Amino acid sequence: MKMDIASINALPYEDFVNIFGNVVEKCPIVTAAVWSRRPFGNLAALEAAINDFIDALPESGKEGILRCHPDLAGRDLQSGTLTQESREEQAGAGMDALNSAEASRMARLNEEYKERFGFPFVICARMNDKSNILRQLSERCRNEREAERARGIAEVKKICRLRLQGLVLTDAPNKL
Ligand code: 2AL
Repeated sequence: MKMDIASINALPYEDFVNIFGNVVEKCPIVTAAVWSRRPFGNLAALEAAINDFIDALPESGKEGILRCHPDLAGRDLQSGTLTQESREEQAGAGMDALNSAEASRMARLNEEYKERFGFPFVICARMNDKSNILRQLSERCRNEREAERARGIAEVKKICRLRLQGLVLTDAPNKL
């Protein structure tokens, strides 16, 4: 059930982290840190506080956030150990229904990317489809490390925005 911003602002940190702890994949420390910035005027303010925290991290911290993300169509998907959010996002982009040629291409490119950069390829799956994801993965393998770190973090923020939108009521309540 989505919550309104006043109810969110009233949450003790334990509940806040339980509810919002995975808006950045497997990085509840981001949510736990941002609790101190209450009260939030609206969803955009909550999102901005999260983005500010991420932007203030050293480059090693940003890479750490990327490394918390599961590969697309990777080991966690195969073994059923994805987070619920990630599972839904990956299924929506068809990552759980690749044919064998696509699956081996995806696995090869994911490994190539990780070998080159030391962190995984991250893209907002809900804003892309299967062919788009494969194309971008192969294109982004050719980028420089710094550009990819920034691009990956930009994708993390898009994923975060969509996850937040699934948890926070954005419309004003209908009062007559
Ligand atoms: C993911 C994920 O789990 N959800 C999403 O949108 N992208 N992972 C990834 N490596 O890009």
